[in-house]
Amino acid sequence: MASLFKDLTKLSAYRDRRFPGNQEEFEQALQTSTTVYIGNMSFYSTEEQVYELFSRAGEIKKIIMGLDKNSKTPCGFCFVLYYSREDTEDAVKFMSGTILDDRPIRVDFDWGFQEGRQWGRGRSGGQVRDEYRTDYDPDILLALSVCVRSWIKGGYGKLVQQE
Ligand code: GTA
Repeated sequence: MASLFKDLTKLSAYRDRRFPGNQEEFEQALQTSTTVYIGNMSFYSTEEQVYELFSRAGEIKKIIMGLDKNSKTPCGFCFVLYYSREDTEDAVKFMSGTILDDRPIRVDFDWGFQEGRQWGRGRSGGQVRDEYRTDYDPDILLALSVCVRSWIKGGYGKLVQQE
């Protein structure tokens, strides 16, 4: 089947500054990769929900949840790896803007998952974009309030409190 994306130079507006190659190699990887990046996710969406939604585009090989590098908890993005390029293109074409846990998710072509890419790169541990956010995001506020409440109660988390 012919590619759904006629203009391959505009596959993604995102440029990964840690991609180990030049612009031409980056674009080549985007054109052949079977990985998609999902952004603008709720911190509370699960791998099972991602599987349920994205398997509508095709058979999934693997899902890697994006994690805050300090707390090791989901921080609003993930990678979905498909077996076929056609399914990858379908995911970008048909899933972008889908509402998942009340948020319109963003689905982007990705150059390919490598160990380490699952971690948020922001200074606080989460995604870089959340450090520039000026709008109100209930997910981030809720995550913060859970941290503050736990700290006020003694700060040692559930395990110690149960002892
Ligand atoms: N395929 O759109 C994407 C995408 N994003 C946003 C992140 N990843 C993506 N992959 C695809 N498409 O593996 C991947 C990354 C990494 C993981 C986590 O998700 O490749 P991150 O979001 O924490 O960090 O990545 P990333 O992607 O390196 O940050 P970003 O958004 O490109 O920012 C790069 C630079 O721009 C930063 O140095 C920052 O100083 C600056 N910047 C970013 N946002 C703003 C802003 N709103 N205002 C001013 N400067 C900004």
